[in-house]
Amino acid sequence: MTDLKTKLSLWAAMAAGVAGTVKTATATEAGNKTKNNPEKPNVVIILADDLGFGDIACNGSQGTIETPNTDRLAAEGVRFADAHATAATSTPARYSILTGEYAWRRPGTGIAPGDAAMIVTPEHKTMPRMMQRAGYTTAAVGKWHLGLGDRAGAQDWNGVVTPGLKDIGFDYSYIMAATADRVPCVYIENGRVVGLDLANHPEDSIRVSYSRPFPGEPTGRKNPERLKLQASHGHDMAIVNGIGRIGYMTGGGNALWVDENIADTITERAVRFIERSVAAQQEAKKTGAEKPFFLYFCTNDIHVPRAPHERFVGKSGMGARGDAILQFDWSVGRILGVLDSLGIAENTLVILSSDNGPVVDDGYRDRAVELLGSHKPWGRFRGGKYSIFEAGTRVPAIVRWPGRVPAGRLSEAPASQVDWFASLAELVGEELAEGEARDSRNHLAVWLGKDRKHTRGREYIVENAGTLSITVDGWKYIAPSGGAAKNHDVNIELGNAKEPQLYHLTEDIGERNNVAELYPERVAELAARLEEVRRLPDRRGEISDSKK
Ligand code: NG6
Ligand code: CA
Repeated sequence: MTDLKTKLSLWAAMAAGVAGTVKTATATEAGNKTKNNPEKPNVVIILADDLGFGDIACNGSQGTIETPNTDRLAAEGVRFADAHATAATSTPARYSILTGEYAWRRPGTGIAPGDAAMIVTPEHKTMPRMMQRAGYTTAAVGKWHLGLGDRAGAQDWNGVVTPGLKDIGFDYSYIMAATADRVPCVYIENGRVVGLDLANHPEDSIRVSYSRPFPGEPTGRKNPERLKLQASHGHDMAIVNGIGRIGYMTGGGNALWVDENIADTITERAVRFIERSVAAQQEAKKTGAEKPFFLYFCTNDIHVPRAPHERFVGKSGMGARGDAILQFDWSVGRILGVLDSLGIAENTLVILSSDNGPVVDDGYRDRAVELLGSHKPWGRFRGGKYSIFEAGTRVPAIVRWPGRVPAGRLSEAPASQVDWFASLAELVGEELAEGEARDSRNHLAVWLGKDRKHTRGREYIVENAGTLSITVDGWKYIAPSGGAAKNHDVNIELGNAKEPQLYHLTEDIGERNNVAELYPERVAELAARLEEVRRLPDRRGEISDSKK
């Protein structure tokens, strides 16, 4: 029997060794750039909401859904088979992207209400700040869901909501505070609600509460006759645009969004930011002070409530969920089209992914379940959104950078969104300070599609959905948990069990056979490895810790 201690020190050596290899390999592989003379392409992250691995045609769903623009991106770039969000819901997954830290290290990073205080705070060292350091103009457009202001429930929705995104590194922002199913149902541009005209309409003053209804205001619970889209569970508080929401609000008037127009509105704002940035680049050419841009564009699709624009209604044959996928794909096409027409596609790195896995019924009777047919949003994987099983976090991921990322390539390297931070830092030539993006590792070679088989890929993937799991070399260990095995409202297996679970993904990608009892040593090793990751104090601490 192998001594566990020896194994653990092997692990540690491997972790340190792998990190070392990546540094040298990427510096040469990424081409002629050096730390002193890095390339600085424009960077666009397109982050879908709840888009499952199997929701795009290029991931094997030809015949059930058409996503030509997303497929085009894949044909021109690298598509990932084993890329992960760090969590199976939005707030923690997005927290990890923007901070390079696992959300489970921080309390208060679960699904945020719409009046949450900032979860990524001005004290955080954030990805957009790092990009600003590198000389980028930065923007966030679309779904936010990481809190605003410094005190929950105390935001001034009628004035300036502050601190806000400019305080964490976004020069420009045009956002929805949380999700489309959470109040306040308004867009916020650079801290101010868009379209609020209190001088002429003081009655539109916005009030938000997540604890009690406003007297006299209809609610989904009391007034279902006012709903154009009935809830299947929850979503029975404020009614906005004929749709029941989570949380109560009054006022807003013309500032209230119209769900059917959200994709058009936010995509257009993303396009305008790109256009403005390119115009500024052209102007600055004269002085040699051109600034590349970084755009974090988070679509509302395909989160609930799914109320796509009428030009998509009925087009997928799969109901609102499928139509929302078509709408998402349209947004992708619109962004790609603008990069083409401005002549900047070659100089723009595009990353497309999703914040977590798919759910079919997430609280509204939009007929997504009835009309799903043979479409498999989760692909070959078990579970879905909220689940520690693979479909919770194994998400679509595509990276395109013409001429620099091989076209039409499939990568099987294990990859995690937590690494975007350090990998982009490597790309743009920024050193990371101690404590900055502590869980993020530079895997630029993987993300640029040059390392397809995880010879230098992530040595472990940690997933988070109530409990934690760790996957190494195709073996996945799920830590025991007292949570429910299934969420019956959404009809998703959450993967919680009181016993340890071990799946050999290499042979059992569907996580059908728990082989923990057959391989107790492997269970112990992986549990110890997970514990080690849990204990990592910071980037430097990992190495000194590992050498002990
Ligand atoms: C759940 C909501 C669900 C969705 C989710 C967050 C209910 C019953 N369900 O609590 O509809 O909003 O939170 O999704 O309210 S996420 O993708 O933003 O994480
Ligand atoms: Ca989500």
